[in-house]
Amino acid sequence: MWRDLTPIGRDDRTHGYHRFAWTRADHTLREWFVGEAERRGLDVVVDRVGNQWAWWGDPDEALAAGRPGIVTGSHLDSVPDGGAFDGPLGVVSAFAALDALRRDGFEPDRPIGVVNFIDEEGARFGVACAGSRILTGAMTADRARSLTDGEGVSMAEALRAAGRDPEGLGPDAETVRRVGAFVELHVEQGRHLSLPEVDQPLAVGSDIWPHGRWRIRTLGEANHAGTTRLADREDAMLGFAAAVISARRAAEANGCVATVGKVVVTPGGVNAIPSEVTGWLDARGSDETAVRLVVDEVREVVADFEGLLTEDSWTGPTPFDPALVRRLATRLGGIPVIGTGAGHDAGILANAGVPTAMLFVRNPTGISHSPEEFATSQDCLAGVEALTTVLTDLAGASA
Ligand code: HGY
Ligand code: MN
Ligand code: MN
Repeated sequence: MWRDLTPIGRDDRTHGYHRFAWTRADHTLREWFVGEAERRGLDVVVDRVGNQWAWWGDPDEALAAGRPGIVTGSHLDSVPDGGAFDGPLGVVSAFAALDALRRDGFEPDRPIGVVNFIDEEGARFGVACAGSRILTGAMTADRARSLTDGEGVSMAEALRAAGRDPEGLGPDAETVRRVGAFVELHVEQGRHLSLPEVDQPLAVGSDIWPHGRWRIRTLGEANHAGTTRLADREDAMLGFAAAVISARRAAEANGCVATVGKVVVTPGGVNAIPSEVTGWLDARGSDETAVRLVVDEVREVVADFEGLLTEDSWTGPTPFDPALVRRLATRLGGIPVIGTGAGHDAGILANAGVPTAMLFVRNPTGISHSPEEFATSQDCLAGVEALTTVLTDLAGASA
Protein backbone atom coordinates (compact mmCIF):
# COMPACT_ATOMS: atom_id res chain seq x y z
CA MET A 1 0.00 0.00 0.00
CA TRP A 2 2.79 2.38 0.98
CA ARG A 3 4.60 1.82 -2.33
CA ASP A 4 1.41 2.56 -4.29
CA LEU A 5 0.86 5.84 -2.39
CA THR A 6 4.46 7.10 -2.55
CA PRO A 7 4.45 8.61 -6.08
CA ILE A 8 1.05 10.36 -5.79
CA GLY A 9 1.50 14.13 -5.55
CA ARG A 10 5.24 13.82 -4.88
CA ASP A 11 7.72 16.54 -5.94
CA ASP A 12 10.65 14.59 -7.39
CA ARG A 13 13.06 17.43 -6.60
CA THR A 14 12.24 17.93 -2.91
CA HIS A 15 10.57 14.53 -2.30
CA GLY A 16 7.84 16.55 -0.55
CA TYR A 17 4.12 16.15 -1.24
CA HIS A 18 1.58 18.48 -2.82
CA ARG A 19 -1.75 16.74 -2.14
CA PHE A 20 -4.40 19.45 -1.92
CA ALA A 21 -8.13 19.01 -1.59
CA TRP A 22 -10.13 18.46 -4.78
CA THR A 23 -7.06 18.47 -7.04
CA ARG A 24 -5.81 15.79 -9.44
CA ALA A 25 -3.53 14.30 -6.77
CA ASP A 26 -6.43 14.17 -4.32
CA HIS A 27 -8.58 12.45 -6.93
CA THR A 28 -5.90 9.78 -7.42
CA LEU A 29 -5.61 9.31 -3.65
CA ARG A 30 -9.38 8.90 -3.38
CA GLU A 31 -9.29 6.27 -6.15
CA TRP A 32 -6.50 4.49 -4.25
CA PHE A 33 -8.69 4.51 -1.10
CA VAL A 34 -11.65 2.99 -2.97
CA GLY A 35 -9.37 0.37 -4.53
CA GLU A 36 -7.98 -0.72 -1.15
CA ALA A 37 -11.47 -0.81 0.36
CA GLU A 38 -13.00 -2.79 -2.50
CA ARG A 39 -10.06 -5.22 -2.47
CA ARG A 40 -11.15 -6.01 1.10
CA GLY A 41 -14.84 -6.22 0.31
CA LEU A 42 -15.55 -3.09 2.37
CA ASP A 43 -18.54 -0.86 1.52
CA VAL A 44 -17.37 2.66 0.63
CA VAL A 45 -19.72 5.49 1.59
CA VAL A 46 -18.99 9.13 0.71
CA ASP A 47 -20.73 11.57 3.06
CA ARG A 48 -22.20 15.01 2.23
CA VAL A 49 -18.77 16.60 2.58
CA GLY A 50 -16.82 14.12 0.48
CA ASN A 51 -15.16 12.24 3.36
CA GLN A 52 -14.73 8.57 2.43
CA TRP A 53 -15.82 5.82 4.87
CA ALA A 54 -15.03 2.14 4.17
CA TRP A 55 -17.11 -0.19 6.38
CA TRP A 56 -16.57 -3.80 7.47
CA GLY A 57 -20.12 -4.59 8.62
CA ASP A 58 -23.33 -2.56 8.40
CA PRO A 59 -23.02 0.62 10.52
CA ASP A 60 -26.74 1.45 10.40
CA GLU A 61 -27.91 -2.02 11.45
CA ALA A 62 -25.39 -2.00 14.34
CA LEU A 63 -26.38 1.53 15.33
CA ALA A 64 -30.04 0.49 15.43
CA ALA A 65 -28.98 -2.38 17.70
CA GLY A 66 -27.18 0.09 19.98
CA ARG A 67 -23.69 -0.97 18.89
CA PRO A 68 -22.33 1.98 16.85
CA GLY A 69 -19.20 1.26 14.85
CA ILE A 70 -15.55 1.70 15.68
CA VAL A 71 -13.73 3.94 13.21
CA THR A 72 -10.05 4.45 12.54
CA GLY A 73 -8.22 6.19 9.68
CA SER A 74 -7.00 9.74 9.08
CA HIS A 75 -6.44 11.96 6.00
CA LEU A 76 -4.48 11.71 2.73
CA ASP A 77 -3.97 15.39 1.89
CA SER A 78 -0.78 17.27 2.76
CA VAL A 79 0.62 20.71 3.45
CA PRO A 80 2.73 22.23 0.61
CA ASP A 81 5.90 20.11 0.29
CA GLY A 82 4.68 17.99 3.18
CA GLY A 83 5.95 14.70 4.51
CA ALA A 84 4.86 11.20 3.49
CA PHE A 85 3.49 10.08 6.85
CA ASP A 86 1.22 12.87 8.17
CA GLY A 87 -2.19 11.44 7.34
CA PRO A 88 -1.40 8.48 5.07
CA LEU A 89 0.21 6.52 7.92
CA GLY A 90 -3.15 6.49 9.70
CA VAL A 91 -5.08 5.33 6.64
CA VAL A 92 -2.58 2.64 5.58
CA SER A 93 -2.30 1.39 9.19
CA ALA A 94 -6.10 1.15 9.37
CA PHE A 95 -6.32 -1.10 6.31
CA ALA A 96 -3.32 -3.13 7.55
CA ALA A 97 -4.96 -3.58 10.97
CA LEU A 98 -8.12 -4.88 9.28
CA ASP A 99 -5.97 -7.37 7.35
CA ALA A 100 -4.39 -8.52 10.62
CA LEU A 101 -7.78 -8.92 12.31
CA ARG A 102 -9.03 -11.04 9.41
CA ARG A 103 -5.83 -13.09 9.35
CA ASP A 104 -6.43 -13.82 13.04
CA GLY A 105 -10.01 -14.89 12.22
CA PHE A 106 -11.44 -12.03 14.31
CA GLU A 107 -15.23 -11.64 14.10
CA PRO A 108 -16.12 -8.06 15.04
CA ASP A 109 -19.19 -7.56 17.20
CA ARG A 110 -19.40 -4.02 15.86
CA PRO A 111 -18.78 -2.66 12.38
CA ILE A 112 -15.27 -1.30 11.83
CA GLY A 113 -14.82 1.73 9.60
CA VAL A 114 -11.78 3.23 7.87
CA VAL A 115 -12.12 6.95 7.13
CA ASN A 116 -10.29 9.31 4.80
CA PHE A 117 -11.15 12.86 5.87
CA ILE A 118 -10.99 15.36 3.02
CA ASP A 119 -8.94 18.55 3.35
CA GLU A 120 -7.48 18.05 6.83
CA GLU A 121 -4.52 20.38 6.26
CA GLY A 122 -6.54 23.25 4.81
CA ALA A 123 -3.56 23.85 2.53
CA ARG A 124 -5.68 25.00 -0.42
CA PHE A 125 -8.66 26.81 1.14
CA GLY A 126 -7.06 27.91 4.40
CA VAL A 127 -9.17 26.18 7.07
CA ALA A 128 -7.66 23.07 8.72
CA CYS A 129 -9.81 19.98 9.25
CA ALA A 130 -12.34 21.39 6.78
CA GLY A 131 -13.80 17.93 6.02
CA SER A 132 -14.50 17.08 9.66
CA ARG A 133 -15.52 20.65 10.57
CA ILE A 134 -18.20 20.75 7.85
CA LEU A 135 -19.29 17.18 8.72
CA THR A 136 -19.85 18.07 12.38
CA GLY A 137 -21.19 21.57 11.78
CA ALA A 138 -18.09 23.22 13.25
CA MET A 139 -17.90 25.18 9.98
CA THR A 140 -20.98 26.14 7.95
CA ALA A 141 -21.35 24.91 4.37
CA ASP A 142 -21.92 28.50 3.24
CA ARG A 143 -18.61 29.62 4.67
CA ALA A 144 -16.86 26.56 3.24
CA ARG A 145 -18.28 27.07 -0.25
CA SER A 146 -17.02 30.66 -0.30
CA LEU A 147 -13.44 29.87 0.81
CA THR A 148 -11.03 30.53 -2.06
CA ASP A 149 -7.60 29.16 -2.96
CA GLY A 150 -4.54 31.11 -4.13
CA GLU A 151 -5.97 31.37 -7.66
CA GLY A 152 -9.30 32.68 -6.36
CA VAL A 153 -11.07 29.38 -7.05
CA SER A 154 -13.83 28.84 -4.48
CA MET A 155 -14.38 25.52 -2.73
CA ALA A 156 -17.78 25.42 -4.49
CA GLU A 157 -16.10 25.68 -7.90
CA ALA A 158 -13.49 23.09 -6.90
CA LEU A 159 -16.24 20.69 -5.79
CA ARG A 160 -18.07 21.19 -9.08
CA ALA A 161 -14.88 20.57 -11.04
CA ALA A 162 -14.45 17.35 -9.04
CA GLY A 163 -17.94 16.25 -10.04
CA ARG A 164 -19.61 16.99 -6.68
CA ASP A 165 -22.62 19.24 -6.11
CA PRO A 166 -21.53 22.07 -3.78
CA GLU A 167 -25.15 22.61 -2.79
CA GLY A 168 -25.07 19.12 -1.23
CA LEU A 169 -22.29 20.19 1.12
CA GLY A 170 -23.32 20.32 4.76
CA PRO A 171 -23.31 18.74 8.20
CA ASP A 172 -24.06 15.02 8.16
CA ALA A 173 -25.31 14.01 11.61
CA GLU A 174 -26.31 10.55 10.35
CA THR A 175 -22.69 9.84 9.39
CA VAL A 176 -21.40 11.08 12.75
CA ARG A 177 -23.94 8.94 14.65
CA ARG A 178 -22.45 5.82 13.06
CA VAL A 179 -19.18 6.47 14.90
CA GLY A 180 -19.29 4.89 18.37
CA ALA A 181 -15.60 5.66 18.88
CA PHE A 182 -12.80 7.02 16.70
CA VAL A 183 -9.09 6.20 17.11
CA GLU A 184 -6.71 8.04 14.76
CA LEU A 185 -3.17 6.70 14.34
CA HIS A 186 -0.73 9.45 13.34
CA VAL A 187 2.98 9.99 12.96
CA GLU A 188 4.38 11.83 15.99
CA GLN A 189 4.97 15.53 15.21
CA GLY A 190 7.78 16.12 17.66
CA ARG A 191 10.61 14.13 19.26
CA HIS A 192 9.14 13.17 22.64
CA LEU A 193 9.17 9.43 21.95
CA SER A 194 12.83 9.61 20.86
CA LEU A 195 13.99 11.20 24.13
CA PRO A 196 16.50 8.84 25.80
CA GLU A 197 14.40 8.77 28.98
CA VAL A 198 11.29 7.82 26.94
CA ASP A 199 12.55 5.77 23.97
CA GLN A 200 9.16 4.31 23.01
CA PRO A 201 7.77 3.47 19.53
CA LEU A 202 4.21 4.46 20.45
CA ALA A 203 2.12 6.77 22.61
CA VAL A 204 -1.56 7.38 23.23
CA GLY A 205 -2.76 10.94 22.52
CA SER A 206 -4.55 12.57 25.43
CA ASP A 207 -5.39 16.05 24.16
CA ILE A 208 -4.83 18.73 21.54
CA TRP A 209 -3.63 22.19 22.54
CA PRO A 210 -5.78 25.21 21.76
CA HIS A 211 -4.75 26.56 18.38
CA GLY A 212 -5.95 28.79 15.61
CA ARG A 213 -5.26 30.63 12.39
CA TRP A 214 -5.65 34.39 11.87
CA ARG A 215 -5.49 36.36 8.64
CA ILE A 216 -3.37 39.54 8.77
CA ARG A 217 -3.92 42.19 6.10
CA THR A 218 -1.89 45.40 5.83
CA LEU A 219 -2.45 48.05 3.17
CA GLY A 220 -0.19 50.56 1.46
CA GLU A 221 0.16 52.25 -1.89
CA ALA A 222 1.75 50.63 -4.92
CA ASN A 223 4.58 52.74 -6.26
CA HIS A 224 8.03 52.58 -7.83
CA ALA A 225 10.65 51.03 -5.54
CA GLY A 226 13.37 53.23 -6.99
CA THR A 227 11.89 56.65 -7.56
CA THR A 228 9.49 57.08 -4.62
CA ARG A 229 11.00 59.06 -1.73
CA LEU A 230 10.90 57.21 1.59
CA ALA A 231 8.78 60.01 3.07
CA ASP A 232 6.20 59.43 0.34
CA ARG A 233 6.02 55.67 0.73
CA GLU A 234 3.08 53.71 2.09
CA ASP A 235 4.79 50.34 2.25
CA ALA A 236 2.35 47.61 3.36
CA MET A 237 5.26 45.27 4.11
CA LEU A 238 6.44 47.36 7.10
CA GLY A 239 3.29 46.81 9.13
CA PHE A 240 3.23 43.16 8.16
CA ALA A 241 6.85 42.67 9.20
CA ALA A 242 6.15 44.36 12.54
CA ALA A 243 3.24 41.97 13.07
CA VAL A 244 5.39 38.91 12.36
CA ILE A 245 8.10 40.02 14.80
CA SER A 246 5.47 40.86 17.43
CA ALA A 247 3.94 37.37 17.06
CA ARG A 248 7.28 35.73 17.85
CA ARG A 249 7.98 38.07 20.78
CA ALA A 250 4.49 37.59 22.26
CA ALA A 251 4.74 33.80 21.86
CA GLU A 252 8.07 33.76 23.72
CA ALA A 253 6.65 35.98 26.46
CA ASN A 254 3.51 33.85 26.89
CA GLY A 255 4.89 30.30 26.60
CA CYS A 256 3.21 29.74 23.25
CA VAL A 257 4.31 29.03 19.68
CA ALA A 258 3.52 31.17 16.65
CA THR A 259 4.60 31.57 13.07
CA VAL A 260 3.53 33.17 9.83
CA GLY A 261 4.17 30.60 7.13
CA LYS A 262 2.11 31.89 4.25
CA VAL A 263 2.21 35.40 2.75
CA VAL A 264 0.69 36.88 -0.40
CA VAL A 265 2.05 40.24 -1.58
CA THR A 266 0.28 42.55 -4.03
CA PRO A 267 1.43 43.48 -6.65
CA GLY A 268 4.35 41.17 -5.81
CA GLY A 269 7.04 42.82 -7.91
CA VAL A 270 10.60 43.10 -6.64
CA ASN A 271 10.66 46.74 -7.74
CA ALA A 272 7.13 47.67 -6.64
CA ILE A 273 6.21 48.93 -3.19
CA PRO A 274 3.57 46.53 -1.79
CA SER A 275 0.04 47.94 -1.80
CA GLU A 276 -1.30 44.98 0.18
CA VAL A 277 0.18 42.12 2.21
CA THR A 278 -1.97 39.22 3.40
CA GLY A 279 -0.49 36.59 5.68
CA TRP A 280 -1.70 33.90 8.05
CA LEU A 281 -0.69 33.65 11.71
CA ASP A 282 -0.66 30.17 13.26
CA ALA A 283 -0.59 30.44 17.07
CA ARG A 284 -0.91 27.64 19.62
CA GLY A 285 -0.19 26.85 23.23
CA SER A 286 -1.19 24.63 26.13
CA ASP A 287 -2.99 27.58 27.73
CA GLU A 288 -5.93 29.12 25.84
CA THR A 289 -5.67 32.50 27.59
CA ALA A 290 -1.99 32.76 26.71
CA VAL A 291 -2.72 32.08 23.02
CA ARG A 292 -5.39 34.77 23.08
CA LEU A 293 -2.85 37.20 24.63
CA VAL A 294 -0.43 36.51 21.78
CA VAL A 295 -3.11 37.20 19.17
CA ASP A 296 -4.24 40.36 20.97
CA GLU A 297 -0.69 41.72 20.91
CA VAL A 298 -0.39 41.07 17.19
CA ARG A 299 -3.81 42.59 16.62
CA GLU A 300 -2.64 45.80 18.33
CA VAL A 301 0.48 46.04 16.17
CA VAL A 302 -1.57 45.41 13.04
CA ALA A 303 -4.05 48.12 14.12
CA ASP A 304 -1.15 50.57 14.66
CA PHE A 305 -0.50 50.18 10.91
CA GLU A 306 -4.23 50.47 10.06
CA GLY A 307 -4.19 46.78 9.20
CA LEU A 308 -6.72 44.09 9.95
CA LEU A 309 -6.43 40.79 11.83
CA THR A 310 -9.36 38.37 11.50
CA GLU A 311 -9.82 34.84 12.87
CA ASP A 312 -9.91 32.10 10.20
CA SER A 313 -10.24 29.13 12.56
CA TRP A 314 -10.02 28.33 16.27
CA THR A 315 -9.97 25.06 18.15
CA GLY A 316 -10.15 25.34 21.92
CA PRO A 317 -8.53 22.95 24.39
CA THR A 318 -9.50 19.47 23.17
CA PRO A 319 -9.18 16.64 25.68
CA PHE A 320 -9.77 13.19 24.18
CA ASP A 321 -12.14 10.82 25.97
CA PRO A 322 -10.35 10.08 29.30
CA ALA A 323 -11.86 6.61 29.70
CA LEU A 324 -10.91 5.69 26.12
CA VAL A 325 -7.40 7.09 26.58
CA ARG A 326 -6.96 5.05 29.78
CA ARG A 327 -8.38 1.94 28.09
CA LEU A 328 -5.93 2.24 25.17
CA ALA A 329 -2.93 2.93 27.42
CA THR A 330 -3.79 -0.04 29.62
CA ARG A 331 -4.41 -2.36 26.67
CA LEU A 332 -1.11 -1.31 25.18
CA GLY A 333 0.93 -2.08 28.25
CA GLY A 334 1.09 1.37 29.79
CA ILE A 335 2.71 3.20 26.86
CA PRO A 336 3.21 6.97 27.32
CA VAL A 337 0.19 9.28 27.16
CA ILE A 338 1.06 12.64 25.56
CA GLY A 339 -0.69 15.81 24.40
CA THR A 340 0.01 17.44 21.06
CA GLY A 341 0.14 20.92 19.55
CA ALA A 342 -1.00 19.52 16.19
CA GLY A 343 -4.63 19.71 15.16
CA HIS A 344 -6.38 16.58 13.88
CA ASP A 345 -9.79 15.47 12.67
CA ALA A 346 -9.84 13.42 15.88
CA GLY A 347 -10.00 16.74 17.76
CA ILE A 348 -12.95 17.93 15.70
CA LEU A 349 -14.83 14.67 16.31
CA ALA A 350 -13.98 14.84 20.03
CA ASN A 351 -15.43 18.36 20.15
CA ALA A 352 -18.55 17.00 18.43
CA GLY A 353 -19.02 14.51 21.28
CA VAL A 354 -17.57 11.38 19.64
CA PRO A 355 -15.46 9.29 22.08
CA THR A 356 -12.03 9.76 20.50
CA ALA A 357 -8.36 9.07 21.14
CA MET A 358 -5.14 8.94 19.11
CA LEU A 359 -2.11 6.73 18.73
CA PHE A 360 1.25 8.30 17.83
CA VAL A 361 4.09 6.48 16.05
CA ARG A 362 7.62 7.64 16.87
CA ASN A 363 9.23 10.09 14.42
CA PRO A 364 13.02 10.02 14.98
CA THR A 365 13.50 13.32 13.14
CA GLY A 366 10.72 14.97 15.14
CA ILE A 367 10.14 17.00 11.98
CA SER A 368 6.72 17.18 10.32
CA HIS A 369 5.10 19.21 7.54
CA SER A 370 8.38 18.67 5.69
CA PRO A 371 9.95 15.96 3.47
CA GLU A 372 12.15 15.19 6.52
CA GLU A 373 9.16 13.67 8.35
CA PHE A 374 9.97 10.02 9.05
CA ALA A 375 9.03 6.83 10.88
CA THR A 376 10.88 3.51 10.70
CA SER A 377 9.12 0.45 9.22
CA GLN A 378 9.61 -1.28 12.56
CA ASP A 379 7.79 1.49 14.46
CA CYS A 380 5.07 1.69 11.78
CA LEU A 381 4.46 -2.06 12.14
CA ALA A 382 4.33 -1.61 15.92
CA GLY A 383 1.64 0.98 15.23
CA VAL A 384 -0.37 -1.47 13.12
CA GLU A 385 -0.04 -4.09 15.83
CA ALA A 386 -1.23 -1.62 18.48
CA LEU A 387 -4.15 -0.53 16.31
CA THR A 388 -5.08 -4.18 15.78
CA THR A 389 -5.07 -4.73 19.55
CA VAL A 390 -7.19 -1.62 20.08
CA LEU A 391 -9.74 -2.63 17.42
CA THR A 392 -9.94 -6.14 18.87
CA ASP A 393 -10.69 -4.60 22.25
CA LEU A 394 -13.18 -1.95 21.07
CA ALA A 395 -15.02 -3.97 18.41
CA GLY A 396 -14.82 -7.37 20.14
CA ALA A 397 -17.80 -9.07 21.72
CA SER A 398 -16.62 -8.10 25.19
CA ALA A 399 -16.76 -4.37 24.27
O1 HGY B 1 -2.02 22.21 11.54
C1 HGY B 1 -2.09 21.15 12.11
O2 HGY B 1 -1.81 21.07 13.29
C2 HGY B 1 -2.53 19.91 11.38
O3 HGY B 1 -1.39 19.35 10.80
N1 HGY B 1 -3.52 20.21 10.39
MN1 MN C 1 -0.51 17.97 9.35
MN1 MN D 1 -2.32 15.06 10.08
